[in-house]
Amino acid sequence: MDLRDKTVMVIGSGISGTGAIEMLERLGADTVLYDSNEKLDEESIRGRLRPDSRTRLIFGKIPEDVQASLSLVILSPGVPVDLPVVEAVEAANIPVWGEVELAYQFGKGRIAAITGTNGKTTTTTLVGEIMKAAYPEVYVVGNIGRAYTGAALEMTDKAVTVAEISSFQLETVEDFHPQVSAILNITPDHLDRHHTMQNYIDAKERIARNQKKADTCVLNYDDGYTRDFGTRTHASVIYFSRQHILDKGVYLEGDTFIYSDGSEKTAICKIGELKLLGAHNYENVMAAIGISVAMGVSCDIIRNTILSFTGVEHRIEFVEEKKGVAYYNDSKGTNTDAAIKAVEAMKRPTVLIGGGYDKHVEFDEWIKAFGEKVKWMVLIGATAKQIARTAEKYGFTSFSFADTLEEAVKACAEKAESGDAVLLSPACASWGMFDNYEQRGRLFKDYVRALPD
Ligand code: UMA
Repeated sequence: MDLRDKTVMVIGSGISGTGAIEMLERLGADTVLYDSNEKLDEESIRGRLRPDSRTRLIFGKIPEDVQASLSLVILSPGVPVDLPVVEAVEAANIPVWGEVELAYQFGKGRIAAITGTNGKTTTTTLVGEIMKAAYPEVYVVGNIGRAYTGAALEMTDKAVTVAEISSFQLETVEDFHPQVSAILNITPDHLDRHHTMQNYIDAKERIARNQKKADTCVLNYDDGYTRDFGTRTHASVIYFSRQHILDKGVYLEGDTFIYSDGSEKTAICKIGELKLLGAHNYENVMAAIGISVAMGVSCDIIRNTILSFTGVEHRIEFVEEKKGVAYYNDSKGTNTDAAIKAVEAMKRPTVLIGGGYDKHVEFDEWIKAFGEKVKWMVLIGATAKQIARTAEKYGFTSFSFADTLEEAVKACAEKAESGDAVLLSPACASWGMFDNYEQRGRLFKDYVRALPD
């Protein structure tokens, strides 16, 4: 599509929206940046655009003459597709793409795209490191925090893009066609946005919708949804499994990660050689092996990179020890499944900080996973009362409430004794109290460091 002199409206003025505007301006489009939040400060948004940007900023309501002039609308991932503004432009037959689709249309080279409820960021980061060790031109983009549109116009035909793609982003892809895709797992999340579990699953499966036999889809054999998808996708499948020995795929044999191409088996490395904490990371490592093999990387490079990989910020990240108490930042534990994995990874009696934005999900499985390990919980945010009620249902009454994260950290420091762990793993998104999980995690680390030694 030639976008020169076409009027394109981008909805949402965050990372994706400002990335899309910059790309569209470089393509010669006439751009409008719309945000439904009327309280936003124009100056701060301008500050995030190029100084010579001529984009028109609109907040609140879209004037009719603007809507009549549009050739294309680009959605940020946080903008629901059933928003009245979006439905109105669709009714007027104006094409609506997601920010990922826009980047894909103008990007070049090969793509490995990774989705799943949990493990996306760790797997994407690890695959990114492996690709950087093997190829000269690598871009790590998407839900991980860097707008795909910010990289697309830099790419040459030799580019390798490693993209973390959320269900929000997948709802609005059309032609997006990765050579290698991966769905790591699917458990309930974001049901406030997708309304039903089936819609959420359908969104995730869109990652492989344009793939053919020559492409590869890497799937978790131990997850019922993704195992089943392997029988329906048109792509060639590489399964990974912690629980089964596979004829072909990536699996654990004893404590060794094995890749089998169907005839030959290669031992990649052993569990004890990993620097990553937590058994859930075995799956991320196996997925990364499957994706990297499918991208043509040698097992030697894969092995060496895995062995030096230490993990990502905000994901069961060790912060500091204070008075014999180890503090861990798992701000990325934004759903119950991720939060369960963090509790399971703790080796000490744990004081937990939970609660946050309400995504209309249940907390039963998370509370059940506490066992003897969680000795106290401090609750914050919109879901605090709901979590407390669920905890009481299972006889867990060792909790208190805090109004702020800072107060919660202080309460934890009082409850924890030498030899314990304090874990921020809220099982909820950060919105409502924080801009994003990164801000929540960074503030947690600041408050921990400010505690007396
Ligand atoms: N907005 C509207 N109307 C709406 C909703 C939002 O105008 O109905 C505006 C907001 O006022 C705000 C802007 O849109 O100004 C924010 O856009 P956004 O929510 O899409 O956020 P971005 O800053 O563009 O960040 C997005 C992803 N955010 C979401 O999907 C919510 C980031 O993922 C991603 O890193 C970034 O694009 C780059 O690709 C974050 C995330 O929380 C990490 N993702 C969810 C998750 O991982 O669970 C899916």
